[in-house]
Amino acid sequence: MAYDDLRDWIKTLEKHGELKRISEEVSPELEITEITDRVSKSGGPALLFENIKGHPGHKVFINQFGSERRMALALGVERLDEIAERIHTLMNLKAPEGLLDKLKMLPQLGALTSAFPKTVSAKDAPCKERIRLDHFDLNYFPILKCWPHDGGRFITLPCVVTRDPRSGKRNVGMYRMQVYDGQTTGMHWQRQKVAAEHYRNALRDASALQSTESPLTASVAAMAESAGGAVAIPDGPIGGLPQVALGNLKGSRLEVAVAIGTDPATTFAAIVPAPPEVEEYLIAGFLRGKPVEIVQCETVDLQVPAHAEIVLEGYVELGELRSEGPFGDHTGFYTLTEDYPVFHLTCVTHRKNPIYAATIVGKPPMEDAWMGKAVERIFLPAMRMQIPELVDIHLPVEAVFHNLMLVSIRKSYPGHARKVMNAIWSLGQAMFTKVIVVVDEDCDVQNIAEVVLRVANNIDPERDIQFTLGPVDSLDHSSRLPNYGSKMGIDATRKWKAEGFNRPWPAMIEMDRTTKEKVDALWEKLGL
Ligand SMILES: Cc1cc2nc3c(=O)[nH]c(=O)nc-3n(C[C@H](O)[C@H](O)[C@H](O)COP(=O)(O)O)c2cc1C
Ligand SMILES: [Mn+2]
Repeated sequence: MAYDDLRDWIKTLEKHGELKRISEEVSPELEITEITDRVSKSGGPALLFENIKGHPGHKVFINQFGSERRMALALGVERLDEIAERIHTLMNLKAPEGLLDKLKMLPQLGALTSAFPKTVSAKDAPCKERIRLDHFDLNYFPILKCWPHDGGRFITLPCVVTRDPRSGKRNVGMYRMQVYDGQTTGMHWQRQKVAAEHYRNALRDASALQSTESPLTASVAAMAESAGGAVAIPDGPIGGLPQVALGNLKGSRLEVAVAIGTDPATTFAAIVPAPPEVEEYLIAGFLRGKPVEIVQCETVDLQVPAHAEIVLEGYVELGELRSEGPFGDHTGFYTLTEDYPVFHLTCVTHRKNPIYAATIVGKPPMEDAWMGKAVERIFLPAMRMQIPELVDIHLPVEAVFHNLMLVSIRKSYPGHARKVMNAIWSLGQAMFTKVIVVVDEDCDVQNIAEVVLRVANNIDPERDIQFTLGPVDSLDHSSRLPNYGSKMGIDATRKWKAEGFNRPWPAMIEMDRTTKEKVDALWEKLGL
């Protein structure tokens, strides 16, 4: 099921009784947060605020993914596991052995063709209904101030499009944007994210280009060269160049386009932790079963979803950084200020009467809990490609996802649980997992009580806990250093002789089948 655009999606939500329109006047500063927070904590509907203080005629759409049912509806399935099954089938494609086999493959090949985005002309792109080139003021839109100590208003649901200056590959990632003034915002791509690498590549290219002109940047370029031109650029505020060299890069830019208010599959694709090689438009097309229609921007060489409500075009100037935050984050704490690149607006295009799409993050569970749940379900088959012994995973919402991953495995050799921990710590954004708990396959990791029972009973802490060091999430406020700290794995599997465990391991208590069936038959009569 593919929604044409945000409006089609809103209509569907309304038809399913999953949307509430709010005509009472509310402020985009804090009030929308408080209302949405209460609604998301009680499993309530998506909200369309139609009377925004200071923004007559504007609408704010929020909490669109805020329940398991809406998340599934957004991706056009009954259960999120259906998508995992589709991906699984696709990954298991075998070369066909006859005509019948070939015919059976057609739907899967169809799913692949529909993944490729389709370029449409500006006249077929609703996002171009209004084109505003001159000194447009971002404050025209009802952008939210989310929490009391936030540094300002933040665009919270932006699909940020960039292109790798080296490979030419596009990326769409969701990175929040703090509004500094009418024409500039922060660009909060964390250093391990794909757009941050595009930015670093632009820096590498620019400093290499300028190396003949400036002795300072020449030394930086030389450092990069000495490591095969790869990553020997010393640490800077975004894992980029040292501050001294940055001044010489004035005028060099990385183009950026931002789509706000896209169809739900496209919005969701922007948060999926896919490998950098996989473009999000492909993921969205695959999820919707229909190509994403994209259109060329007016002032930058990038393409955005043609049906977006709002498109911001512009650039970040290489080397320019500005303090970003604080921001009440999805950890339940404020993220403190840190330097990030600055986005400069060159053009805004939007639909007539644009609907401003937003989300609120804060103490879980909030809307992003369900987005995270969908990522967990959809990514399991992809993780199994790397770690085939994985039975199931669970990232409890209360632990804010990457802080805790419960994993069940088919244990087959000594040390297997530790192998799995290390594999997870090396897998894309799963590197951020602070605590991994590994249990045997007969433990249902979706059942937290069962996991706690196993962990508490099965571990000899000194023996079964493994610490390691490595990159941690930029939002972690407790690590010894920003972005770098320790992680812990707990091996709560049954211990084997081959692992040096020489005592007998007791069986878990379970009633036998015959007795259970007998009691089942008796149950009504017992009147219990
Ligand atoms: C509501 C929401 C806000 C997010 N904000 C940020 C952010 O400000 N910075 C960031 O680096 N990641 C943020 N993320 C996570 C990224 O979107 C996610 O890591 C995504 O996979 C990044 O895309 P990439 O792999 O193409 O870089 C956010 C996710 C959600 C759901
Ligand atoms: Mn990406």
